[in-house]
Amino acid sequence: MEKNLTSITVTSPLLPDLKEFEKLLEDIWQRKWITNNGCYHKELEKALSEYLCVPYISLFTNGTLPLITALQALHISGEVITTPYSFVATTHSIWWNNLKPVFVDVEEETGNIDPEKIEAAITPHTTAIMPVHVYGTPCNTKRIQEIADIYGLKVIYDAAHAFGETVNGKSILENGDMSTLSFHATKVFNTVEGGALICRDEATKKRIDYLKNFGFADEVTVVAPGINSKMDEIRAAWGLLNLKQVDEAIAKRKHVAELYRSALKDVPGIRCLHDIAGVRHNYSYFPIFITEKDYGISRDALYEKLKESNILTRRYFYPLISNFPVYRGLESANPANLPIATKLAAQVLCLPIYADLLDDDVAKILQVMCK
Ligand code: T4K
Repeated sequence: MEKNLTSITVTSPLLPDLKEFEKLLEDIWQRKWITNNGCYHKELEKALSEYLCVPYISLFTNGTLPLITALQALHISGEVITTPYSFVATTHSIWWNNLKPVFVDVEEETGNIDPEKIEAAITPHTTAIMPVHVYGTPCNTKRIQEIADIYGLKVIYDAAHAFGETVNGKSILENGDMSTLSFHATKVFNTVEGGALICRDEATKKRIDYLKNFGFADEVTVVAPGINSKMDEIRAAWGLLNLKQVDEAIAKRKHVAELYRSALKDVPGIRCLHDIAGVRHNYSYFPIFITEKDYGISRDALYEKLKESNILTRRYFYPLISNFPVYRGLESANPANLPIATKLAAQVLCLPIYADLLDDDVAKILQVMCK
């Protein structure tokens, strides 16, 4: 939905300096090398590998294709355990590989897959777990890995919301067998559209790079039925410029989160997420959870009330993925199997948060919410 210029939207993209971008465009014009592993692509891969502290990262054209490719690269078959409380792309990637998604309920406190409920969903056909660090809150990676090790399962983290996050000084992307990122316009770091797949070793990265280029290993050798998911030079150049300003953007987002948290802390019926000790958060989203009987009005009523004031919040993630027609016939999609996810989807509202959001705008949002 395109926004009206006077409205406050749930997010707004981080844009590179236009003059700097023009300089890089001129260079690209000179080179006439505009895609297929060009110099800006190589430079961005290297810069992200350093910034994110991950040795093996492959750029992609969006955040959905790395999920699809991770399942391919790890030869996943049968059933994949996942969360219903995410953006549809997570489950769609399983479907696109002709695999069966098996939904497991989430933790009330974080919205992440509940490790204690994973074992009951494992069958002889289960080969992988695909958790999501939803809103950037880290999953219980230790417990998930213990279960994966016992049952011999692969773990692919959808880390679309977790760009730049660390836990006790280590990149969140080091968990599991692979992690994916989205660099969509609405994300903390964007390349307009874009994404990445992070793996653990050089041989796997090489294979991923074949897979994202139709399976070509050289001019005449195709080693797998790959796809085309290469990032072009223009977006890679955009990404290099945005990377320079991402720390400042995260600091500004933190400021917005602090304003919300301090104003909402004593409002009955509103629950916010809080920072976790040892985690470098990126403040990618600001979800609140409304309990109608204490707050006075429902989540949907608040959504409408804010909209009347031109404040466009979003109900990420409602409806649950498991409620969409393509998935709701699955046994694991039964709402009785997913009581916490069902509750969170009915309560959640994501408030506007982005680097350039003005204090005055936050005050306006809070005024509507607290009157
Ligand atoms: N896994 C997870 C957990 C994800 O959240 C996502 C994507 C993926 C995987 C897949 O990654 P990608 O393949 O998308 O890279 C958005 C995004 O399109 C999507 O990337 C994101 N998650 C999802 C949570 O949100 P919409 O349909 O809500 O976006 P839209 O167009 O309504 O934009 C939201 C607001 O952002 C607008 O009201 C205004 C603002 N906006 C948006 C755009 C595109 C701008 O100001 N400028 C813009 O150019 O899906």
